[in-house]
Amino acid sequence: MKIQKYKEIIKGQNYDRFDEEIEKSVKEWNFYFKVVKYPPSSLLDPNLVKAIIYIESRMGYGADGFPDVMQVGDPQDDAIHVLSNDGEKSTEYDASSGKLIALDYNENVKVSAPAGSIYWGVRWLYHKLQRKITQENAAYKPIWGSWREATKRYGPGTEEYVNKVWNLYKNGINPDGGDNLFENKERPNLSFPIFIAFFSGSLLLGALSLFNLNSRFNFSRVSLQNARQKELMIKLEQSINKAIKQYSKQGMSYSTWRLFYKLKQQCEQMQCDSRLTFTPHLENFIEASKNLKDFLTLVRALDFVYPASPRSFDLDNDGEKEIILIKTDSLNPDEAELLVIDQAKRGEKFIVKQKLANGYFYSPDSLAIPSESLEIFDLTADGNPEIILFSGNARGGAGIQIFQYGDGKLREIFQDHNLIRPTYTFSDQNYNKIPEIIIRGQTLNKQIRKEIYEYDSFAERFISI
Ligand SMILES: [Ca+2]
Ligand SMILES: [Ca+2]
Ligand SMILES: [Ca+2]
Repeated sequence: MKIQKYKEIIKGQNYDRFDEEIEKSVKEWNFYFKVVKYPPSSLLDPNLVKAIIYIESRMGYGADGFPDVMQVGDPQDDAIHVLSNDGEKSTEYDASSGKLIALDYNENVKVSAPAGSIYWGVRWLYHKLQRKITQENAAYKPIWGSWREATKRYGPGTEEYVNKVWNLYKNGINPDGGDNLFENKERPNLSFPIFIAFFSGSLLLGALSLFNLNSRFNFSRVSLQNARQKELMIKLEQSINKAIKQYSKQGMSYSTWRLFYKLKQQCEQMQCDSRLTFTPHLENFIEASKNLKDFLTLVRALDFVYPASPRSFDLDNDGEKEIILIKTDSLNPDEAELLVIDQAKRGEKFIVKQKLANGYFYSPDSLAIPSESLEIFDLTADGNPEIILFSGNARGGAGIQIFQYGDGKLREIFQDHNLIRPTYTFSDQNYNKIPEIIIRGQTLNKQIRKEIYEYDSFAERFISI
């Protein structure tokens, strides 16, 4: 397939200089994902990769744009840590084979030359194409998204980013507003069948490169791979359900605590991921808990709630504390939920759920350890605390989401994810007893920008001041 040539709009800058590397990496990963059990409905177009590289680094000519031209190796972002599974971030999985395979390319992930940056950038882009993993017992299946969605998840997660990439990819539109970048506007419009034919033609070549891939990277660390493991997994599930039943009858006694503790040990012995195993049961644990104290003891015994420990706070000012926690999904890192457990009436529990915009958690300073992803304080100066969450996608740092809880309902009152790697400060600099949200971060063009918001009680929303 032909790669669209770009014009030399700044003298001496050759925007076609990585065409060969782009073609090679895309071909290799396309082949890999074409022969899996559950292939995506369309393979990757090298022209999309070319547009991404231009937006990310001006084809390596931009500030800090070389050699990591696809900007996948920034240690401040999650991508490189996830790809190499270096322990900095939670393990993520690929389910295209019908099994759960940990992304674990360890020290093979190198971005010290453009070829490596493109190779791993393409792998990461394919990872972002996997929208969701579904699970039935120990059988797994990927749900693929569109390439546009994957592009959004590849970048800092803003619409501005994906629009820039897409306009360049489809129409050659210069993101800086200058001349059109396409050398010949009549781009060869290859339809998908031709694309497939091209790949069938290169099957032998592809088979060879797949062989290289398998020997180069450790694909053998397959979780839950064999039948024995599957059997153990199903047994563990049964034990969890039995333990929940006993816990729901007896509450948290020493014997039930031991039962849960044993489950955790059993999981460790199988080298299973405790979050992957226990989080899907979270709501059953809550339902079965006689009181919040029991629930918190259970969470401690199993040690699985991430990224912030459950907090308790009286959000609606009725004299009873609610439990506030974040539920993440180990199979689907882009998804997370905020849960409020309100036990206003004795013995009756309410779980109020709210889907979150993003699934990677941060602190109010995007570069700090994500230990303060959940904050609770009054931002609207009405005496009732708000829930403030700092989450983003794998690149770009912390977005902010603010929720209010009342009458058994969660309501989102503010959301912002415009700046890259922002820092949030809360202070009342204009002395009106209403705190301001001060957001400092970078734009896509790496300009420093500051935004200030304050709650306006007449408009009943945050306004930019
Ligand atoms: Ca309350
Ligand atoms: Ca408030
Ligand atoms: Ca103020």
